[in-house]
Amino acid sequence: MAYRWTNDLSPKDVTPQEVFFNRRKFMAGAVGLGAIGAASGAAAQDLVPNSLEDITSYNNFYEFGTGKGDPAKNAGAMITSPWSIKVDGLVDNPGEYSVEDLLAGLDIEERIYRFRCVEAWSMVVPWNGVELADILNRAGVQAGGKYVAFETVMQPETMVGVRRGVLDFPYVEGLRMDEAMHPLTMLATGIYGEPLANQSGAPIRLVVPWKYGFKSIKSIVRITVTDQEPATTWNKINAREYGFYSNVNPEVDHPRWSQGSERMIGGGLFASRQDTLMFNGYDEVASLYEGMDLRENF
Ligand SMILES: Nc1nc2c(c(=O)[nH]1)N[C@H]1C(S)=C(S)[C@@H](COP(=O)(O)O)O[C@H]1N2
Ligand SMILES: [Mo]
Repeated sequence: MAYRWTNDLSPKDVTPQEVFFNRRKFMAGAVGLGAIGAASGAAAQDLVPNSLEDITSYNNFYEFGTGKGDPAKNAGAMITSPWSIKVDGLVDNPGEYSVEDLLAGLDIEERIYRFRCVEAWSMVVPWNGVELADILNRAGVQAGGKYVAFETVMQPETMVGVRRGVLDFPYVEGLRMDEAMHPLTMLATGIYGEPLANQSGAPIRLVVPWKYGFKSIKSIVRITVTDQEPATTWNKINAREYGFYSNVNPEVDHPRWSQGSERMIGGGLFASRQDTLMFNGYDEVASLYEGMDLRENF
């Protein structure tokens, strides 16, 4: 079937359409934000986003080095245009799509999400992007499609971490189909209404707010629908420490540190730790895991 993703607008042309907010997330956010969150009823203030400076200067993007400041220093060299994404596997409309074609006709929304790294730090990020489900529905997931695998670009010439082999690159990640289709799961193209900075995973990256940050794979060049649980980079390195699911869970500690609380980046005067919430506060995903032992399936 010749389904065409025609393009008449680029991510740069689109402005945030909607400030995403719901009461439950507000309550989740308010736990740590204390008086600030609890006192104000107004949507935009309930989850106070980190500054763009915080969000783009404290990063994990091992292709550009392992230090938190390395991506900001080194990722400028990454070539992000033109950019194409291969959509393949168990889909009706496989192909190599430019990022513009992939997004054509979709509204770019703004969603303010909490972001929790497995290393026990957190931020609040105002993402711009689309639901991954919209992209998967256009691709046409076939009946046997049970998982979605993602792959990051390989650019050894611009990526000092790849040249040094600090991880088994390309970076790969995966989701179960119901997780991938969940309305909270985004493909992000911007932050604060600006195109993603290279260190944030330009031009397009995954955002799965109820999972540890390493699931949110950056600078995606391939999306594959498969019938097998995909291999994931951190799981390959240490399966005991990094499970396939990696849902934020304060009850299941990392073997080397507690996951019960988290350090809020950029807290300034109010810099502090806050309690980590089950599913990072996104209780609406709990039903995806009903009947699963989350200690075993960590
Ligand atoms: N390709 C790639 N994606 C990646 C990573 C990486 O090293 N390479 N790091 C992950 C980790 S551990 C985290 S916490 C988040 C960090 O996203 P941020 O730097 O935008 O906060 O990106 C994730 N995505
Ligand atoms: Mo992370």
